[in-house]
Amino acid sequence: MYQKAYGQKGAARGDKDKESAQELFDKLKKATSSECHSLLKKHLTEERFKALKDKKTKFNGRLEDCIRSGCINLDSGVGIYACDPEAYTTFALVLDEVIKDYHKVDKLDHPEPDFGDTSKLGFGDLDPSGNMIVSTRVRIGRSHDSYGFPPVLTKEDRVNMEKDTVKALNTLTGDLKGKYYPLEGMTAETQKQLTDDHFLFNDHDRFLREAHGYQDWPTGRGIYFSDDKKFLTWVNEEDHLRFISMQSGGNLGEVYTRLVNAVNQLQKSGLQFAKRKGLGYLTFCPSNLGTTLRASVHIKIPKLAATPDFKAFCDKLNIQARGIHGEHTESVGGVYDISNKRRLGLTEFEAVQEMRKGVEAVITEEKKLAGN
Ligand code: ADP
Ligand code: CIR
Repeated sequence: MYQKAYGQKGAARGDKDKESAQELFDKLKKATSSECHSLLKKHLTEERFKALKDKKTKFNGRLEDCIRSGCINLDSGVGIYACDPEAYTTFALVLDEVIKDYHKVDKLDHPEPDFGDTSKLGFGDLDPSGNMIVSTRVRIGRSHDSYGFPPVLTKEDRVNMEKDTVKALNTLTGDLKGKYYPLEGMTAETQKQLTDDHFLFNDHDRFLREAHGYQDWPTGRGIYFSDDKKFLTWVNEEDHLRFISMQSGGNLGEVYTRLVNAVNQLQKSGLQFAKRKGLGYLTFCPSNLGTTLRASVHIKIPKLAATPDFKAFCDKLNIQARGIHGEHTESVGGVYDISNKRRLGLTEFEAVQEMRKGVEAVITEEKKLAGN
């Protein structure tokens, strides 16, 4: 059975993290609004800080575990993580405001999951010419419902979660059947190749590092590949689980359908995922809550990306542009990662439709600028 992780060893804080909530908050307060634009800075008022600074979750998670990354990395966009699933209740005073602001909703009334009917999607290849979209990827995150998130996890927790996950993944059949590769023991060369090919994660994100995302690295982490490498699972990266469907080209219909099939099969595997009424599926970062779904294309848009209004163009369509090696990376050769920005307050099907419409608008605009 799934082990209850809370109340065992308390938060897995390292010695170097002696900074109290007060010291961290002082750093945030000192930062001017021109040097720090995070949602944490905007919503963690003095009054809210005072109300929350001494609270503790049943996993022994504290406010400092949630805000450390955003107070040290003042260039954060969000700046706050949930130390465990209960943080969404214990620290709701600040987290609810951050969630509403990020996902652009007035109320936290996320709908029940709805992936739509994949036999009647109404979309397929977004770039039949094959000239613009390099690859397409859809991912969702899931958390085991009886464990905390990275700041409160122990090495043993991660190893136990890994065992439960691999057992479930080994029940997958058909195109989804594959093999799990633990990071421990994987050569540096293989890791680099898999990362360069956009399959594997690494421990290079300073935001996640300060949030304690890399404690006991690489223990308990790994990657599952289907035999054709189109369905993957990341184990204990930022979230306990990330289910990913990806392939070359622009066929969003195929990529999405594969992910939905995987979700349907995994629902029968016995894993229980953390979910809360009004918030949907719970994740470490509040930006991923709800559907947890990020549908993206790597797309060549040198003309549009060079315009001064590129960000505003994306914002208007609720899409986000990232570099091609993941969040906080740069574009290479005019290729950008374009994805839906909102994950909460809409269904999975609506989130993927928001991305599709955004990508279609991006293609139209790029063609217009190129004079085609
Ligand atoms: P996420 O939060 O969705 O996991 P990241 O921005 O951290 O996203 O990206 C994770 C990895 O997935 C990176 O290696 C990135 O290059 C890769 N990736 C994202 N979208 C695509 C895509 N459409 N095609 C190929 N690789 C992708
Ligand atoms: C930030 O605030 O910029 C980082 N903590 C990342 C936020 C969103 N991305 C994520 O969770 N991967």
